[in-house]
Amino acid sequence: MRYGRYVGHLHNTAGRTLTVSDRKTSIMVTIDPSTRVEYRTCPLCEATCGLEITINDGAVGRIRGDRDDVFSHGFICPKGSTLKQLEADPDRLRVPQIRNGNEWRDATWDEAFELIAERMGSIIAEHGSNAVGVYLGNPNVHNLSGLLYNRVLLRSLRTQKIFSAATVDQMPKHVSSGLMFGHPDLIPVPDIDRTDYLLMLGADPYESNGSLATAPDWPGRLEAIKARGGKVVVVDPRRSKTAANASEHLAIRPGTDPLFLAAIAATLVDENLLAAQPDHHNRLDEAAAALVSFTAERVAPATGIDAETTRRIARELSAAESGVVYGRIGTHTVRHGTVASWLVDLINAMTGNLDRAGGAMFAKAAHEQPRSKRGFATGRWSSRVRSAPEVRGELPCSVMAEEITTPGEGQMKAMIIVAGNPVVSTPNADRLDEALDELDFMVSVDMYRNETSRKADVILPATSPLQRSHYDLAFYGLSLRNIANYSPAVLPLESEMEEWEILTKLSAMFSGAGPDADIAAADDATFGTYLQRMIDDPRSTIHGRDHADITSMIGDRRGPERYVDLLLRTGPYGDAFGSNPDGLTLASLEAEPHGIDLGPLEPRLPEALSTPDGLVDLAPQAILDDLTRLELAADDVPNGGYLLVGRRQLRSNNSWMHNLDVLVRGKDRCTLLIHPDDAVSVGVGDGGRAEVSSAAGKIVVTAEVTEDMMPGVVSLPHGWGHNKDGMAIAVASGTPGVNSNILADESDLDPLSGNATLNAIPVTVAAL
Ligand SMILES: Nc1nc2c(c(=O)[nH]1)N[C@H]1C(S)=C(S)[C@@H](COP(=O)(O)OP(=O)(O)OC[C@H]3O[C@@H](n4cnc5c(=O)[nH]c(N)nc54)[C@H](O)[C@@H]3O)O[C@H]1N2
Ligand SMILES: Nc1nc2c(c(=O)[nH]1)N[C@H]1C(S)=C(S)[C@@H](COP(=O)(O)OP(=O)(O)OC[C@H]3O[C@@H](n4cnc5c(=O)[nH]c(N)nc54)[C@H](O)[C@@H]3O)O[C@H]1N2
Ligand code: SF4
Ligand SMILES: [Mo]
Repeated sequence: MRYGRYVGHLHNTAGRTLTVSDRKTSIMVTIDPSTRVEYRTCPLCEATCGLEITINDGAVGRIRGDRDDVFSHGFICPKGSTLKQLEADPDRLRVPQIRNGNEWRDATWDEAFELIAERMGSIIAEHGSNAVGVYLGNPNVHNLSGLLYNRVLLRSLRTQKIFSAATVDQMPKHVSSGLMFGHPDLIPVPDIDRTDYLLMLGADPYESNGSLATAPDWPGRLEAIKARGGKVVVVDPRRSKTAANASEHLAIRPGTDPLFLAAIAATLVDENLLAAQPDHHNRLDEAAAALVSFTAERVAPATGIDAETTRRIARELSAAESGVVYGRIGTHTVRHGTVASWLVDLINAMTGNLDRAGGAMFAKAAHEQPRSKRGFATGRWSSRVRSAPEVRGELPCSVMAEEITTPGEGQMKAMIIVAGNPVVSTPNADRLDEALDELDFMVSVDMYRNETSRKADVILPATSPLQRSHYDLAFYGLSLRNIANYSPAVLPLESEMEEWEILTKLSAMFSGAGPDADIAAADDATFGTYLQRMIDDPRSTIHGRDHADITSMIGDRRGPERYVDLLLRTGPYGDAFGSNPDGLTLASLEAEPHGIDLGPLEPRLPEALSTPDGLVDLAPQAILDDLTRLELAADDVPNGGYLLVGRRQLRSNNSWMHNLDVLVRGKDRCTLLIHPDDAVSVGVGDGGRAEVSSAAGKIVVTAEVTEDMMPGVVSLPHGWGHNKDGMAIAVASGTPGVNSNILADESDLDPLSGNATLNAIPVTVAAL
């Protein structure tokens, strides 16, 4: 018997004596009362790995992969175990901070809320609600509080100045999905566990562990495709680790993926390779007609991929038993991101791979709720200064700085930033950094005083991940298997406050309740309204049920747990509060600390569609209209300049985990990758200093000369540049790197989604 294997089952047994046996032996063990083992889904990236956390005397002992986790089976990356160091980081904020000039002091929660109530109250009274901007950063989507309570905060503020990391990330995918499938969250994922052929563009899951396609151990899953005789083709201007491990790597000129994809679609049409289409696929002919001019021969000079290769890939995709195209950051954070996103799903449809095993499929999350069939529209309002349209209720974060600095009606005077570091993560970072100084008041809800929160007047500390419960409301809807896993909080709160309580308090204050607002009462009221809306909804499994009855069945749960229980029980596998007695509840997940596997993805169309006509629109008009811009790009061939792209690194997590020594020690990783021929023409050697300039700004960085780069392309990771005054992140400041977003031009957007252009940025490179 291996003790290590069995410790996994000794859950909540501290202090008790147990008999543990296998077929041969039986032993008595007394569990050390000061030691316990907890299971927790890692909230750091989208892969949702299970962690096994040993707690000794109330402190984190060891963190390793949970071998019994139904999805990750023990896999973790080097970041998973660093929740231990994050917990212990002395720079992690534990009490509210108030700034007076350049001085910061600890404050009580009451003081902090009183100051916010007073200052925000007068700003809203004087300038109206649109004078308040909100930026929601990435960790919100890994946090039940953010996922369930930011909407409560936003509703109380009634501002149109809402921004998030989505417009430096995946917004193009939301738009193409909204236009094609009727709902921006109805995003198909590549069924890599069953596919025979994966064409992957602009993603590097060996470093990122996958995105908009949730699964632990992407590297293992990619290797399994090859092991079963399938093929993995990676399209990337850099020979990334993912590309190096693929069956084939195609180096593409940055920003030209939509041309390459259009040429694949055109080849499928031209060579009569279209698969038979189901009845619910609409307007394939219109899509085909709009793309025929983008022949492989025509786009080759722009993409750098020769026509014969493009045609061969189209043929291979169409011939594969099952095949799937998947595009991520490198296809989204570019000028034609929405067109590229649409082409990915269009090609999946053209080859008969949309909504079938081994193709692109839709997850069915345990908490999923019926979606409206109203369809999708953007532009319900626009930004004030440059009239950028609203998309999915928000404005592009590229307009934040100008909305602060341009005077006039509706000028932003205050900001609330929750779990975001836009001074590092968004375009023209230096301009935003300066613009934030012009605000009358700023609040950050954050774990650190870093590049962005140092500009706040008040920082409200978030809990550490281990101090809160977890269920992946965002990522089970994008999962490669249907999984449900709930983890209770591992460690108690000390001086922190639950983040959902912070957000509820702010919301109650902005609704006029004052700094003494009763959080529990406000939460009861919001939940009651939410539940009643469900009861009133004819599509809900609890339509017409008794409000008090449901409330009493939920019992004592409060905060996020109350919502999670409601969502699970009314979801597709739920107990529907008694109508389906064997169905899921939060209690049934609590009884399964390693999670529940609800099976592989299954076809869901047309039932899951949210379009008013119940059909997939393969040729949305807004996208066809945007092809005129792509026409221009087709004729834009290399002119001798350089294009800058980004990259992720296994031991980084966007901008905020560089304060953990275990993740940053070793050689400088914030380097400019450059091809040897380019290094010669620039006159910079390996380890030499290079100056990189763009329309937005200029940086100096160490060059790393490598054959991995496509000539004419240079690569810099994002999330660095921890060299600002007034921060309290000592470790990160010791290995600062440079901020690549100083070079990103905030005027360069994908017009359909408002997404920033963070890849394929024209730059000049010179030796220093
Ligand atoms: N050039 C370039 N820029 C990029 C990208 C790129 O590829 N290239 N990628 C973009 C992408 S995909 C993303 S998602 C964005 C990320 O952009 P942001 O979300 O703005 O930045 P993060 O680095 O994730 O910073 C998260 C902040 O939240 C804090 N934090 C962490 N956990 C919590 C928590 O639980 N609660 C609270 N309240 N705070 C917390 C951290 O201390 C940090 O300040 O960056 C984008 N920027
Ligand atoms: N270790 C780690 N993991 C993370 C994160 C992290 O910061 N660190 N961030 C998380 C977040 S928020 C996200 S959104 C995901 C993103 O996950 P991924 O989408 O996998 O993102 P990247 O690893 O940045 O890979 C993008 C790739 O696109 C390539 N590329 C750049 N421009 C182009 C182009 O024009 N065309 C093509 N075809 N390729 C291009 C780059 O060279 C790079 O290899 O990762 C998540 N996981
Ligand atoms: S891959 Fe992502 S979810 Fe898994 S351990 Fe690493 S950071 Fe956590
Ligand atoms: Mo992201």
